[in-house]
Amino acid sequence: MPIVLGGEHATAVPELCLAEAPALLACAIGEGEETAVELVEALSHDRHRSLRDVAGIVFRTPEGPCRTTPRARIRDVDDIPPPRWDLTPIERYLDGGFSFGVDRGRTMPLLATRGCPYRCTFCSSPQMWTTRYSTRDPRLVVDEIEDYIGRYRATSFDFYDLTSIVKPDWITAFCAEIERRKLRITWSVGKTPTTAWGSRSPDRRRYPNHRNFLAPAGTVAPSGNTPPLDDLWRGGENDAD
Ligand code: B12
Ligand code: SF4
Repeated sequence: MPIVLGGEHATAVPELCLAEAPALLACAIGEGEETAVELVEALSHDRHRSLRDVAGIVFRTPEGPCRTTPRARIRDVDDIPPPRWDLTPIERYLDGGFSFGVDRGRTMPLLATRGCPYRCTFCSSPQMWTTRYSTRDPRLVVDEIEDYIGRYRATSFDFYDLTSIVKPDWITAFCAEIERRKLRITWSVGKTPTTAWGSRSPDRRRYPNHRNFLAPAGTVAPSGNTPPLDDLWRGGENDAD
């Protein structure tokens, strides 16, 4: 059974992963949706594709690790199909009170964005996703929330994004959509609301009272601290779209 590793760590140090884990055949670098399909094509019995032709991997060869051409980022994140939770034992997680932070009832994970426009000194995100930051249509995110309320009786939502509320326009549109549909839910993000209104954000002046709309839309009080950005900042490409 060929074993392929993906994610941040595999992307940051694939050669190290291959050296430390002899059972590993390859590491997937960056985004995985298209790589996974092509890997299956290359590793299935008929093998109508070679591993060398799969973009975005580092694979083991007798001569040493071989890195293929980088895989381009998926440009339209709204085109990525929704997660097939029906293929997982999701009820066990919902019943077990599994969540990212505080247990607020039946909690479903969500992703509203991909990537991060920043480049903090300690973080491998730029290698993983580049600095291209893409957001989903907020209405589609709220559609997904409504779907989970209907299908799984979900009452709370955890955002698994790297940086979900960098763009004030996006988060205000999202909050407005929750209010418009009168959804009585809670949701939490992995960063503090001040991330979106950080000291370097020109949008801060446009939205001085972010708590006025975040709280009514159901966001849970942030658990982290405002990051000391000046110490960690390496600058951003600012290619958020
Ligand atoms: C949820 C989460 C957790 C949860 C995981 C719970 C769970 N069961 O889901 C918890 C809280 C446990 C956790 C813990 C930690 N986490 Co964490 N976590 C995340 C978070 C927010 C979301 C992960 C996720 O679902 N991403 C969304 C999916 C779509 O992305 P993905 O997993 O990268 O997968 C894509 C590709 O990588 C690829 N891919 C992945 N696997 C595979 C496999 C194959 C075969 C292929 C082809 C492709 C592929 O395809 C996917 C789609 O494109 C990420 C931030 C982020 N948004 O990624 C941080 C993140 C991964 N965590 C991070 C860290 C640092 C940690 C901890 C080390 C923190 C600590 N000090 O304890 C621990 C490590 C735990 C461990 N043992 O590994 C860092 C990793 C940084 C790095 N360079 O390694 C991240 C990136 C956050 C950050 N920027 O700081 N984490
Ligand atoms: S804000 Fe900094 S630490 Fe967080 S994902 Fe972006 S670069 Fe990494």
